[in-house]
Amino acid sequence: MQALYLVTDRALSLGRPLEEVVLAAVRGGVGIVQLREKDAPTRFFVEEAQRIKRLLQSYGVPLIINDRVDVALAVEADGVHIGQQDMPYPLARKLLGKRAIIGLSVETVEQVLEAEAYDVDYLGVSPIFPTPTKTDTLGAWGLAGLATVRRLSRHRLVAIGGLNATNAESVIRAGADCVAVVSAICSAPDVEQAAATLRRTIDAALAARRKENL
Ligand code: TZP
Ligand code: MG
Repeated sequence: MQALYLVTDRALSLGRPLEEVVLAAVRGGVGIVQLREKDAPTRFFVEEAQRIKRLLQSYGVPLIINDRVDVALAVEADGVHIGQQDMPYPLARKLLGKRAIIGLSVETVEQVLEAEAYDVDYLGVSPIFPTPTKTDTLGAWGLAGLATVRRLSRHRLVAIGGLNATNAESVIRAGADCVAVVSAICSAPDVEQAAATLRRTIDAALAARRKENL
């Protein structure tokens, strides 16, 4: 089970090539990577996805494509992450098939409840805290909101938004199964070290939670 999820952002990567950032992140302990390109032309997105897929394959790390089911199909990615304004979940599943990893962002309790009817692979609980990386959100769940989602949902929860090594433990305690970050890794001066610190923190918090629940 992956516990640390990298969502890419070229603009926040301090001018470094994305391949370099992704490689260092994986070496540090990232277990799943979402390629997120909000403005890139389709051809650029597809060619970048093919390069990142080759790189990730040698580490056995799944590649998830943000928003674009067509790009995920074209490059035979492991899955797609969709928001509430993207391809509806049932259609994404129909197009990608049973084996694809499909994650769905939820920003409201209604969306969490609606997703109970879907066999999504995870919910992206978005955002946990306000973040300058994504501002077109409805609000922020906070830790109490995340705990509510945990109570309401049967799905695996990926927490995202304003997360870093100082608050990762608290989101695991509130019920997240996985921590997703953009800037805490993409904008770190030492990407591998940042990923390793996050991974250690998350693994320790997950182990502590398992022990408490025994
Ligand atoms: N979805 C919800 S918040 C967010 C996305 C893509 C951005 C998270 O960025 P950061 O830098 O980890 O706060
Ligand atoms: Mg989206």
